[in-house]
Amino acid sequence: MRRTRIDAVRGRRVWDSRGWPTVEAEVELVCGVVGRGIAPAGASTGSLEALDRRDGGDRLGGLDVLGAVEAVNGAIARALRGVDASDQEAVDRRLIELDGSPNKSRLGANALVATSIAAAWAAAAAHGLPLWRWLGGAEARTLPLPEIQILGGGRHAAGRLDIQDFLLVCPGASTFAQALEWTAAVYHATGALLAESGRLRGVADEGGFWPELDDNEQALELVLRAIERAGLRAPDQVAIALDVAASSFGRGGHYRLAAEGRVLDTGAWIELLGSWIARYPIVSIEDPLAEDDLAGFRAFSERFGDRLQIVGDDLLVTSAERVRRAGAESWCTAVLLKPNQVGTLSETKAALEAARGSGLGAIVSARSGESEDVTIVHLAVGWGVPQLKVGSFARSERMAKWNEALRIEEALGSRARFAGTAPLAARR
Ligand code: 2PG
Ligand code: MG
Repeated sequence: MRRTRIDAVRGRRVWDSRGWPTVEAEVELVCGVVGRGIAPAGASTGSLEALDRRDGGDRLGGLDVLGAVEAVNGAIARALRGVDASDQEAVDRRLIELDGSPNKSRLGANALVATSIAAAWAAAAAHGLPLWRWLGGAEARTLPLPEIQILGGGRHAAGRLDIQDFLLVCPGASTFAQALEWTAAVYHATGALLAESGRLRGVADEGGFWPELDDNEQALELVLRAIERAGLRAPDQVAIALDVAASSFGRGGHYRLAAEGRVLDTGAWIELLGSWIARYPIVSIEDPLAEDDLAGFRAFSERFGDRLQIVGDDLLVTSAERVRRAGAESWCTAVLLKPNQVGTLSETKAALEAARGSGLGAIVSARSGESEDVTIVHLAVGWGVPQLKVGSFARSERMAKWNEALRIEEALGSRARFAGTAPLAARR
């Protein structure tokens, strides 16, 4: 359609939730509408992720993105002029060809993902639809089960706890709004317990409390006590999910638990995780092993795959090809989908389709470095992905996304469905 052809693409430098530079792109169509996208940024990244383009040098820790912004304003703007934004695959194909590198390092995954997202918003606006509706049509009506961080550790909190995320899920809630209300109660109860015991040190990168505890298990104990104090029942109403992010402290079959002052081999590490699974209401574990420990992933999945969801993040890096391997070789039972890990929305969708084809579950996820951009919420609802991970229940870059989901739930009215237990029950 002529009116949805791209007329101009603009890039600019904006700032993310950690105060580092990032790329914003705007795509303007012939009809005059404009879409916008902001690239997020990870801290605990998989080694096979698409690479952001950063300027290097001394200024701003080498993290400036002026080169990536220039790529948007120059090569990308020239290449996309005249492409129909309604055809997301055509837009993304053009971006991928233009970059030409295997890991998007030439133009930068940050330049590509911001542009890909901006094109999607522009197309939706040109059709007079919210993005979730443009992506999913009338079928799109399921609000995902949110995974919400209560405590932050790992690379998001200077390694104070080895485990990166202690998260809450609310499979017993009947609506998305209720899940948020329950999470708020547990989040604040956790803060109160930490303050009372003098162990509160602030909040980590994604807004979860940053506690000073002696070991990882104390953190599990704390979340359990907070659930009780909030007057909720585990595991039928609420339960615990972990993102171990084990690549941050494991390599070559050795897991160095700094918080506990010991090193465990893969077997002993799996035993320790198993003892937590046996004693705490844990329903999902992400990256329990390091990305180089495929044998460990297989052993873990074989042992626990029918009892809980096992999620690949650093392991799968939103790559359709790796997701297919994960299905064929039983590495895990679900994939985390992060658009900037792969570079474009079409490739993210391909990873989702690979998961569906391989019988794996899926979770759309934010990064630890975020912004006011709420695209991932629209992807989850539009693509019918039944789980969403955004970080904690504080800081506006997180709340912007939870609040956007509430607006979508309201817009759907009586047609809205809540994913509830479904994404987890399939594997019990
Ligand atoms: C993760 C994410 C979000 P990062 O590991 O899942 O929690 O962290 O963006 O730093 O990779
Ligand atoms: Mg992760």
